[in-house]
Amino acid sequence: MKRFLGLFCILGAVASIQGCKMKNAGSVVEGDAASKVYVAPGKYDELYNFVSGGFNGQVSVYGLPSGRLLKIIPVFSVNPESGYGYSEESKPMLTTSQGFVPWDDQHHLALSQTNGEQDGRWLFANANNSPRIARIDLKSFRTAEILEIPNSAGNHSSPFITENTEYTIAGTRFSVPVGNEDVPVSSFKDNFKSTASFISIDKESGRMKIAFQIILPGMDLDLSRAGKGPSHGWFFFSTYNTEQAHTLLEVNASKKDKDYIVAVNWKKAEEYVKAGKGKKLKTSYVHNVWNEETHSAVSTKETEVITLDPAELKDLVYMIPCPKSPHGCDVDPSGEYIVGSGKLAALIPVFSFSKLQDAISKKQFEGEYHNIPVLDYTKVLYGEVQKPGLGPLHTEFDDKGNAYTSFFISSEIVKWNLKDLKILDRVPTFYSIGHLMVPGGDTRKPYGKYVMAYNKITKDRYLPTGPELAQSAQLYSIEGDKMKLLLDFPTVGEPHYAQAIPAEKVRDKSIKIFDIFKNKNPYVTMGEKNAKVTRKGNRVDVYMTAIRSHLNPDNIEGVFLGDTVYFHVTNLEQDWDIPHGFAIKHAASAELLIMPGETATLKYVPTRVGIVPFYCTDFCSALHQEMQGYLRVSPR
Ligand code: CUK
Ligand code: CUA
Repeated sequence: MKRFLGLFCILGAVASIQGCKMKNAGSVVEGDAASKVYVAPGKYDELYNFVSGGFNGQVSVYGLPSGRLLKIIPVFSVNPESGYGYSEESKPMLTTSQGFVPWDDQHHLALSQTNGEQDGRWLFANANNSPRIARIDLKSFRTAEILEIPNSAGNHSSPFITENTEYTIAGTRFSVPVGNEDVPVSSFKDNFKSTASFISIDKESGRMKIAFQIILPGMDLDLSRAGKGPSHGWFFFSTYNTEQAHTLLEVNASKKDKDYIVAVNWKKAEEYVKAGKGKKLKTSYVHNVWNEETHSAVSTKETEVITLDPAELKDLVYMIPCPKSPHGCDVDPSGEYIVGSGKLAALIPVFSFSKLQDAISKKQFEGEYHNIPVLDYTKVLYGEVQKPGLGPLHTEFDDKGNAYTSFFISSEIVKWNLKDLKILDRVPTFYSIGHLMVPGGDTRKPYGKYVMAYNKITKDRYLPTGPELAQSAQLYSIEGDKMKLLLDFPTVGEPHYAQAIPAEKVRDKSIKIFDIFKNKNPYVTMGEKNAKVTRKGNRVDVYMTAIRSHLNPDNIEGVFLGDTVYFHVTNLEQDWDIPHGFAIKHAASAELLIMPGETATLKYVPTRVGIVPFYCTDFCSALHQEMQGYLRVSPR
């Protein structure tokens, strides 16, 4: 039976692709689409679109509606282009408790909010592989902080946030033992746990801190959303594998008719922590913070977290039954409706927060899951969207009371109404959509106007590029009753979730230069007259300046095989968009790309005797080619 189901899914996916191709041959784009996405040369886009990079580990920034790629922000992966993870200053950003980790898998993004509205201050990003959360500062479009999450694995259910950015969240997708790790895999049921980590965010600085971890039974927390408005104070997590399978999950984690949405009362958790009901657990994780004054990152080791046990502490966690291996778990703008999307379900359940409150007060439970009360499905259900499509994944909302759900298998977006749960419209996506996104569609105030599809498969959409093709994003208008495809464009990496924000909320705060007089990097060179070379044992420090169009010093001698050379390059420019680069022949590192007013350091270990050229890599002036020099390496 299960095998049959798997086959059905595959057939369904193939059929949908074929079906969509046929639709593709027709006129899915109507006449005025081009004018709706045309942004004239020299004009700005209406929205910033931040798109997760999936297995490239970065975040890309597009303008909407044009789909123009504006920037790639290095977050969890080294980026040779900017020296991220290569410069001495940035290396600590990618440090974990287990050493330097140069890559990750980045799935979800969350913009900071004030009163449930996007405020344009920060963007949070999760790392799925080595559990971490990053905070990107939208003044500089740089990663400002990375916090490692201990007692977790597969940090997928992350980094969704509460409506005043009180907390960002991390939820375990691959349950793991907490504490003693050396146990048989077959002891999953006894030893494996999932954790929901609540990470508090400082109102002023944005600094993250693990406030507490709720230790849940072993199951796979997949996605999550904070409550808002009336449900502010709650967090909802979808789970699959409440079967607690540890092998062949495809079959063994799809057995039960229903898994759960885990409803966590985090206000209650705060009370328990305040009352000293939390337990201190020894662990180890690191916290990496970029310092804007020294232009360098500092990595700090942490050794303890506060944990809460919901089997002991009552009124903290409740399970809502949800058919069938739910993936998305989304809360509507009013905060009343919680939408679960069972990947293998033929309907979409919509739960009511007020009914949930009621059912809890009346103790309408249908059982327990590892000592956590399971609510009666029928008592918390608002209603079900019937026959919506195949393989529902995620839901976003507009400003008019409508919901939009993505369907992977039937490859479409389905629009339905929250009040009567009636289907209003459906459009094909090309092909097999994962996440979708309405600008502000996860907040209390959706911007509406567009829905974006982020697709897993492109097949015949673009020119062939060998066996692997780009993934794609598609822009649909939702201004009228019917959704209209306006544009599609390839993405960098595999997009999962994305965020979009009206440009004016970010644009005018953007930093143009770093003030060189505020540069507190210990290796800054203030003015060319201070350029110098110093030696301490085998360590050589080059205090170098870069300004159009020379590097100073540009002839360096007195370096010997066996030395380690640190090039500290200060960009003396105070002009917008004039970085200088720095590269040296055969360096085992990448280049540096130094912003105006900034200092960055490249470590270089000579491998042979001889003359080694170095140069500026960024075409910065008419005499950029002249921006070069020589290092002489002599035998010791
Ligand atoms: S997941 Cu990618 S399509 Cu990692 Cu949010 Cu649903
Ligand atoms: Cu500086 Cu090219």
